[in-house]
Amino acid sequence: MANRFSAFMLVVISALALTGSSAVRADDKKITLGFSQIGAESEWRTANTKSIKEAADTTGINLKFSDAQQKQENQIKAIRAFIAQKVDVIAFSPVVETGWEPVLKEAKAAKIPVILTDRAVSAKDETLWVTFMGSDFVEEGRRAANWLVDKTKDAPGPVNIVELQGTVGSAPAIDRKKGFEEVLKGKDKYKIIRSQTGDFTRAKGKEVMEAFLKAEGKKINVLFAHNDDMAIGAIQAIEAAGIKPGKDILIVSIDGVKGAFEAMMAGKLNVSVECSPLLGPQLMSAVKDLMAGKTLPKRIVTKEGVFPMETAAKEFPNRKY
Ligand code: GZL
Repeated sequence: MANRFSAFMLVVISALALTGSSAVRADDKKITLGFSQIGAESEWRTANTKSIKEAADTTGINLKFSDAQQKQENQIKAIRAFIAQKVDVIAFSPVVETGWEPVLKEAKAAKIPVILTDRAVSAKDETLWVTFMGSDFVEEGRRAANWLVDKTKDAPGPVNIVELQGTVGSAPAIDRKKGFEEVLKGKDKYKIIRSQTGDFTRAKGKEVMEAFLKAEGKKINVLFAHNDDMAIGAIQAIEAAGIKPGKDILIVSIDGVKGAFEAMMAGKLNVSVECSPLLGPQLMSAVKDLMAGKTLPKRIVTKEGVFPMETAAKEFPNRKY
């Protein structure tokens, strides 16, 4: 009898868990989150937006979502609008590191907590945000360089590298470059012979790679791209120049999006360092904890791996973005 009762309770509990509890405030009103997204510049960003919208839906949080088309002034406008609408929490992915203090001070004065997701803000007053959740971009840069050093350890050198940087002034562009150069410091055979922003987009990545090829041609041994979208654009330019990507030019990239796995399975991209965009569930859980009066850690780091070409086919079916 007891077994049948506990089995019944298990069904009831799991049914309740599946319905998901609507996220409500102390006064029983739905929690409202204002989220300012950078834009839709890459596969990574699209997957990040999808994760945030789905998680808000699942948790019953009322989401006010704004797309800034990669412009800081649009993000500042959106945050001001959220303050005027008296949302419960504001979250955003800052397109660049600086220039946020004035609007964050307005949010603080309005007693609206702010959560940073994906990218960091550089400001003296760190009380302007409650927590920053996202990847360790310096570590991603280190992982990219460590893979390259291991791959080319027997190459006599020089190993000439061209670099497609992310958005100028953004945390991922600054920190990925920092981590990559930290590992190569003192290893004299590695030379970064060209470095320019491709703004995290395929189109710009292709355009800048065309310029690199025109200027340096067959001297280029390696492309380090700060994200997969720029690498995929660059692959188009490399092939148009009659050069074999992944073979004549080794390509090291970051994000681990589907397009990167397809390029690796086609033998055109050598490795992608994972940078997970699936921050939605973590963000909504942080919002609910905040509204329940819990204290959040100042920094929440996402756990990530490295996917070389050789493992791409096996890993591809497991990919969620
Ligand atoms: C990294 C994220 C970067 C991705 C790019 O967390 O901010 O922005 O690497 C995206 O693909 O555009």
